[in-house]
Amino acid sequence: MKTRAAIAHKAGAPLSIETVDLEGPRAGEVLVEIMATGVCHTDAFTLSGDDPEGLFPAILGHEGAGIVREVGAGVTNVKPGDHVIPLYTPECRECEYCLHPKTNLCQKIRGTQGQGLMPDGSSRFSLDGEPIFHYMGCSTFSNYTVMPEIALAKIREDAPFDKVCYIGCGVTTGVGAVVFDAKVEPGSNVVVFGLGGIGLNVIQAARMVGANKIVGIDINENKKALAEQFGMTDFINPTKVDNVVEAIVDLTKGGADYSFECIGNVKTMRQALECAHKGWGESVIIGVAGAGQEISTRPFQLVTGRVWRGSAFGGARGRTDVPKIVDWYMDGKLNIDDLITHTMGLDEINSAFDLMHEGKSIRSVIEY
Ligand code: NAD
Ligand code: DAO
Ligand code: ZN
Ligand code: ZN
Repeated sequence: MKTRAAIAHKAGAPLSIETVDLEGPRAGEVLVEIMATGVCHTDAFTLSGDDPEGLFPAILGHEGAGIVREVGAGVTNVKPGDHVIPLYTPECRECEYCLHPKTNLCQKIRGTQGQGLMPDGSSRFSLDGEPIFHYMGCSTFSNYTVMPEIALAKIREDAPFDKVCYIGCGVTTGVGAVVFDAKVEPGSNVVVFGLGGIGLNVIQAARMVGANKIVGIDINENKKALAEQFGMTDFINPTKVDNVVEAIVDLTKGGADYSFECIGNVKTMRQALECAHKGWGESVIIGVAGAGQEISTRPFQLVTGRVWRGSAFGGARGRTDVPKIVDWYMDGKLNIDDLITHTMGLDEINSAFDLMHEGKSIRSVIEY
């Protein structure tokens, strides 16, 4: 079939909206009509050329929602008409990782997904007979895409695509880090570095689980009002205090029970670790630092009880947990609507990247 898609022909160039060829689903695969997709920093990172694993030409996008239109041989988990969210972290429920209680990093199709290919080692997308790479196993910047069935979360049919697409990455990453990975307890003092599309979801999840102080840290004062609306109780602009770690320790009377780094900066990762409470404070790295960067601290910070850990896709097991997060949104426990600051058609997708780089959007959503 033919489908409209935004193609990343090469690093650093704008996406090109074209009609591409899409082969139908093979065994274990599913054709999905993408109804809406968010535009995330990771798409921009890959498009910029800074992603050492970036492949071109590719169809980017990994934060979508859509409808199953056709299934390949042997598919049992979804059927045509089902509403789904594509998962860049799949859940096969049978690999060593899926069977381990401490991780969500299913490895069943990791090798081929990282090579921009379907699990059988080939691409379903092509243009003028030349293959185009898939991206993060999703390629939601195409109106139709082909996904492995283990990488689709079936969701309720009354959930609006233009909102729940954000659960495909940003919402789950922030909310899941609090709920599934850190398992923040009621009454905890939580510190959030970076009040963007991820940090605001950490904040609203901290409020949802009953955190006490929720301290936001950002160099951009304009982030304060929205963060307060989402549950932030205190704000610190690091450029306006002598020492941000000391300011946090003073404010929380000893340090954070949990801190979350949602920037991707190795300096703020160190601050997030060092503002954690002596004896028990846990610091969770969510931000993705540039290629080759390294974190550091004095080992005595860990000897004296602080814990440093990371979180990918919020620790969520996608097929199991994403439908729950959709329910939390539909039940009014999570606010997604106010984080979607811009919506546009596929033809305007390059302006979504501009808005992101200018710091003017929290999330832009493309509606097909
Ligand atoms: P964003 O740009 O919307 O937000 C970042 C915020 O950090 C901004 O508000 C900015 O003003 C602030 N900031 C920048 N430098 C700062 C500094 N030195 N001190 C304090 N504040 C500072 O980004 P986002 O969409 O929220 O993404 C955050 C990070 O999460 C990115 O690195 C992204 O790649 C990563 N991410 C991780 C996962 C995962 O599974 N671990 C998933 C998605 C995104
Ligand atoms: O299993 O080795 C692996 C890869 C897991 C990928 C997890 C993604 C982490 C965050 C990247 C940003 C996503 C938008
Ligand atoms: Zn993302
Ligand atoms: Zn698995």
